Amino acid sequence: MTMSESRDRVLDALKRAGGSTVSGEAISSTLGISRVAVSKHVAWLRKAGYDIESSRGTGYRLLSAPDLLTPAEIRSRLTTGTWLEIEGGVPTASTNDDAKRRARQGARHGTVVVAPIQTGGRGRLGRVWASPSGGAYMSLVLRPHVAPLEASVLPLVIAVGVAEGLHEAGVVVDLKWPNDVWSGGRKLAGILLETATEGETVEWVVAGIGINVVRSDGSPPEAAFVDDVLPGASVLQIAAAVLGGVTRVYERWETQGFLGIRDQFVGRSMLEGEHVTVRTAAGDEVASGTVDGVDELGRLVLVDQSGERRLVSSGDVTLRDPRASD
Ligand code: BT5
Repeated sequence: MTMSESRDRVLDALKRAGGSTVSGEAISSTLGISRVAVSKHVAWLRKAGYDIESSRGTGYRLLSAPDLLTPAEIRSRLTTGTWLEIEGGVPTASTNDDAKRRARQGARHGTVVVAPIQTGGRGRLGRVWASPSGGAYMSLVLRPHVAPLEASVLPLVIAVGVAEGLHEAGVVVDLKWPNDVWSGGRKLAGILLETATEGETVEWVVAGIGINVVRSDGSPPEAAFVDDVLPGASVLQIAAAVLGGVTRVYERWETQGFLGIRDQFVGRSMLEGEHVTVRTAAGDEVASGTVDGVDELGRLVLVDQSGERRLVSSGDVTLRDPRASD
């Protein structure tokens, strides 16, 4: 048993006591570790923000737990997606970079890296993802058994999963193709997929998810926050709900394919029936028209003025000013 495993078990023993006092002796004999080790773990947990009362002779009592995005806390809240292996839990540059490194080293399908803060959070196309405390930053290593073309729907699958998880937690969101998550007309969460292919197979996909939960210094003022809709929201609870949603929807995609998810995506899409313009990162217009769902490969379907259908596989979408005449 590693140090962190034995610490997790001490914490577990305190939680299982449900607010009553549990003796150091009982913890040490159940876990097969020394009394000194138990008290060292308790000291570490206190430093990490757990409020643990100790009374000589009787033992320890857990009074409150901090809102910390640690693997053990997330694991204990997961009801689905128990195949996930959660790692990290400390500030890092980018959980996507960490997950990619692990994927290259052979990390198994379902490995997740979580962090409470990122110092180099990334968006798509080299953009920055502001990642101060108060957010949930997570990256999943996935190893889908499909050809690269079929994997092109994954950004939408993950977006539906994030939306389902948030919905379950009490936050209703809109999706903006391909994988932005909005609430009340502002961006609440972003998703960044990075894929490695080998010939006709997908070696791994890293799906990074960043969610704004509670405002803090460094939060982008124009963004949406879960806390705006659910005052007092916990980062931990939101992270666990989102991982639950993502794994459920991912499993549905594995068994039913994208057709089992497409209606949900379109049903939540803030672009459906709207007149939009799609541009490259450099700002050049790729297409414009009225949105009519997505096709079986997850491409945005646009109908232009002459009724011609166009399929768009990448780009940034903006809603056309309805007052603009053209
Ligand atoms: C995204 O990019 O929306 C994908 C963001 C993915 C972040 C996760 S966090 C875990 C994992 N590790 C990483 O390093 N990344 C992933 P994009 O569509 O390019 O949107 C980026 C744009 O959103 C920026 O140019 C800003 O305008 C805006 N933005 C930046 N930070 C934001 C935030 N915290 N909330 C809302 N909008 C933000």
